[in-house]
Parts: sequence; C-alpha cells; structure tokens
Amino acid sequence: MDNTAFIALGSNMGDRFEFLKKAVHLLSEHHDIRLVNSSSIYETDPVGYEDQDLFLNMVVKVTTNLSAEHLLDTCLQMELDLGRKREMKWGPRTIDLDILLYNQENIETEKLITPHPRMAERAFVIIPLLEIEKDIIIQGMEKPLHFYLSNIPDKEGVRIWKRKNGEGVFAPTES
Ligand code: GSY
Repeated sequence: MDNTAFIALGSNMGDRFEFLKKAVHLLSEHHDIRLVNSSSIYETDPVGYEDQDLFLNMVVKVTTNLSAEHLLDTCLQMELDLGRKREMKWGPRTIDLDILLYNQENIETEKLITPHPRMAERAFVIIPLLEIEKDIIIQGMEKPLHFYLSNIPDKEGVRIWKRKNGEGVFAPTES
C-alpha cells in the first residue's frame, strides 16, 4: 500500500460509538486499505453551529492503494452504507469521514482539498491527530503541527472519552 492518509471521523447522532466502530471496521476490512493506527475517542463540543449535541471524534491513519479520489469515494460510500443522516450542512450527522491528508500532497479538486482546509483550526481534529502522529508536519506550515497547539481555540472542548487500549476497551490497532 503506497499511500498514507489520515482520516477524521465524527458522529453526534444516534449511537455515536457504534457509528465510529463500524466506520473503523469498514476501513480495516477494505482490501485496498490498511488501518495503521487509530486515536482514542474524544467527546467534543460542537464547533461552528453550536446548538447541537456533543460529538465523538477520532482520527485514523491508513495506507492505501487507492488514489485520493477513490479513497474519497470509498469514504463517502461508507458513510452511505452506515446510513448517514445529515439534515443541515453544519448540523448533526450520524457519521462523517473526512480525508485530512493524503501523502504530502496539495490536492485541490472540486470534491477534495488536502490538507483539509479547516483542520488547523479544529482542536477536535488536531488533538487526536497529534496523539497518533506527534511530530507530523503539514505542508504549508512553517513548523510541526504541535507548535500550533497552544494557539488553537476550543481545546477544553475536546475531552478524552474512550482511551485507546484503556479499560473499556477500544483498541482496533496498536501504534
Ligand atoms: O466537519 C466535521 C463535522 N463537525 C464537527 C465535528 O466533527 N466535531 C465537532 N466538535 N464540531 C463539529 N462541527 C462540525 S460541522
């Protein structure tokens, strides 16, 4: 599997944990995707449209034979397979799979932009991403991502909910 991608997962409708688990399972089962690592699960205050339920968020690292475009189509299909519901653009959703990074590529198509344009402002993305890739460098940024953590708003809105490999246990992969 030649390409490395990071995918953010989020849910704030229905059985949030079940949606995340099923999405991780679908990724790990796909014959062109290998799940390399996954973060703990965080409960997070909604960002943007705030009058909605708390999210569960996490990030996974995968390697894949799929092109970025095909990986995107695969993620969108997984959302549909999981019965994705989303009534409004920034509103509640059963499951979201957002490609954050695809190799070190700057992709700009109608359907996909990498690095994800809003990832650097979102503590609910950065905190789980740094958990699994603490020295990650994002193209276009001068310093490794962790340098920016102190400037990111809403950090207190991101709380560990199920620790990877902790009691409970949510442990799809080891790092
Ligand atoms: O883009 C992801 C959907 N989303 C989220 C999310 O996943 N987590 C939190 N905490 N807030 C969000 N606002 C939106 S839109």
